[in-house]
Parts: sequence; structure tokens; C-alpha cells
Amino acid sequence: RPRVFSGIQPTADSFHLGNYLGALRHWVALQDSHDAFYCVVDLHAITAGHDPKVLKRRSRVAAAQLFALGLDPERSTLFVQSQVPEHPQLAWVLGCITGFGEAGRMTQFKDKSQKQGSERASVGLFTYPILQAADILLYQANAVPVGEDQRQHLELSRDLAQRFNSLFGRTFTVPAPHIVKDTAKITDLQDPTAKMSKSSSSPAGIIDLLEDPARSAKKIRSAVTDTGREIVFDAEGKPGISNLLTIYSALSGRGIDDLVAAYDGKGYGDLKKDLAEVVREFVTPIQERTNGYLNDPAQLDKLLAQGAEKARVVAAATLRDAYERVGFFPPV
Ligand code: AQP
Repeated sequence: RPRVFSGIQPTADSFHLGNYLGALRHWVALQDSHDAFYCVVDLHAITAGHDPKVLKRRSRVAAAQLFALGLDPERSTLFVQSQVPEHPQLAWVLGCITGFGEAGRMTQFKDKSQKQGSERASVGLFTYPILQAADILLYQANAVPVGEDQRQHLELSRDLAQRFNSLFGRTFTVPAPHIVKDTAKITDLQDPTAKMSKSSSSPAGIIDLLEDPARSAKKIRSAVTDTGREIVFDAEGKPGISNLLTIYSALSGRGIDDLVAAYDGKGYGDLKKDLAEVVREFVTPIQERTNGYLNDPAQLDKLLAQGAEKARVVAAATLRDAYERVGFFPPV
């Protein structure tokens, strides 16, 4: 079976609908057809400052949500990145074959470091995509399900795999992005031209999976919509309504055309009211299941430790090959 790998940062108290629709629902779907490795990337989560106690709690909340969304510990290997030390061990080597200018061209680094100021932005933020490449290459992943914002990082992972292979001999599978266009960029409810993002959207622009559905309903009600009154899909001309239609369609399984036909002659308010209900129905069981996992942290930690053990078998074998090819001494 082909391999799939992806990771998500535990940098908030809940995932948002952008994370779910852009990436996590594909994680769940791909476990049927792929040998699946998924990771709560806590090493990445410290690149912009953090509180240790909050980080540990968020890593558990992240894992609980992933199980609640349908990741099956029997079929998928879910683990926490810091429990698999091979990730930073490989990242060092990959960092040594990455150009300084090449890393500096990553737009996510440019945006985030500009916001933080160059004195405050960490070296970890700069090398983030190199660690991400190590995450992926350790598992010889064929496919990486992510949102559109990760395309450039994925391109770097591919370049580094190819570069290492040609310098030292074939070692890594060259991974392909798995980006499903329709939902690859869910936008901010308050600014429908920007991506829904936990670090740059205002709270009113994000729907969190774990928030009270009444709060989500209020945000949907006050979502920025477009001039005119017709409910049609037009991502350029009507980005606000198109975003709501995209979310509605993905959560309900109804096609966009079907929705457009059903709302013919109705107003934005009707669409928003019904979408709020669709969101409520979607998140309620996920919230219940998430709480179930969080109520038994010992069992949750055990599932994650088992995941880390399974991941280490694969990661250690790849790292051993890579280190040998680079010319390092064998492990003692
Ligand atoms: N708005 C989005 N639409 C589609 N996919 C999205 N993803 C994130 N936002 C959207 C995808 O979610 C996965 C998790 O990514 P992450 O852990 O790197 O989270 P992130 O990209 O840091 O999430 P945010 O909210 O966008 O955080 P900031 O603001 O810190 O960058 C990835 O596959 C991502 O593509």
C-alpha cells in the first residue's frame, strides 16, 4: 500500500474548519487506501514562543480531536513528534543541504517573521520547513494531504528528497502533495480573501470545531457577504458567499450546484441560518467524542505512546540508511 504522512501543530485549543476541510478530513479518508502516519507536530509548535503547560494540554487536545474525527489507531499510526527523536536528527542533515536563500524564499517564513520582526523571529521558524521535510521523508511518504498554504513547503520537501538521493544515493521517496482543490483554502469569515488562520484571523473569522455551536452560529450570521442578493458560486466576484457554500457543501455532502438550486430565490440570511445548523450537527458528536478521550488522559497517552513506537520502527530504519549514506559512524 502507498504511504501517507501529514502533521498538524498543537498551537490552539481547537482545530478550525479550515484545518478540517483542507486537511484533516483527507487524513481520515486516506487511512482506507494508504498506510497512514499522522503526527501532532509539537516541535514545530515552539517556533514562535509557547507556554510548556499549555503546549502539553494542546497536544492532548489535538490528538483527542484527531481520534474523534475518525482516525482509527488500528489503521493509522498517530503520534506526537517529540516522542520520535529521529525527526530532528534527520532535519540536521537536510538543513546542511538546504541553501540559505532557498529557505529564505519560503513565503510563510517571510510573512510570519515580518510580523514578529527579524530580531524576535526565531531560527526555528526559519528552519521549520526543513524539519517538515524530515517528518515526511522519514516515512517514505508517497502522498501528503495538506491545504494550499503548504504547497511551497511540500515543493521544498520534494527538492530535498531529490537532492539527497542524487548526492548520496537513492534513500527517500519523493512525496507528492495531496491537495483537494475545492476546499484547499477555506477563507476567513470576516475577510473572505484571506485564509482562515488561527494566527492571523480575528476570532470572529474562524469557526473552531470545539467551540459552542451557538457561538459559531453568531459568527456565520455576521460573516462578511457580498453586494447583491443572489446565492451563486463565484469565488472571484462573490468570495464571501462562495466560501459559505464551500463549507456547506463539504460538511453536508451536497453538491454546490444542488445548493445553488435549493437557495434560488432565497436570501443570504436563509443560507447562513441553515449553514449554522449543518455546523452544529457536524461538531456536536465530535465535541462529545473529543471530551471522551480527554476524560481519560492515561489511555490517550498510551495510544500515543503506541503510535510513537510504531512510528519509530519506520523512522529509525530510514534514519539509519540516511546516516550511513552521509558517512556517519554506525550507531553504537
Ligand atoms: N484556511 C485553510 N484552508 C484549508 N486548509 C487549511 N489549513 C490551515 N488553514 C487552512 C491546513 O491545515 C493543516 C494544519 O496546518 P498547521 O498545523 O500548519 O496549521 P496552520 O497552517 O498553522 O493553521 P493556521 O490556522 O493556518 O495557522 P497559522 O495561522 O499559524 O498558519 C495544514 O495542512 C494546512 O494546510
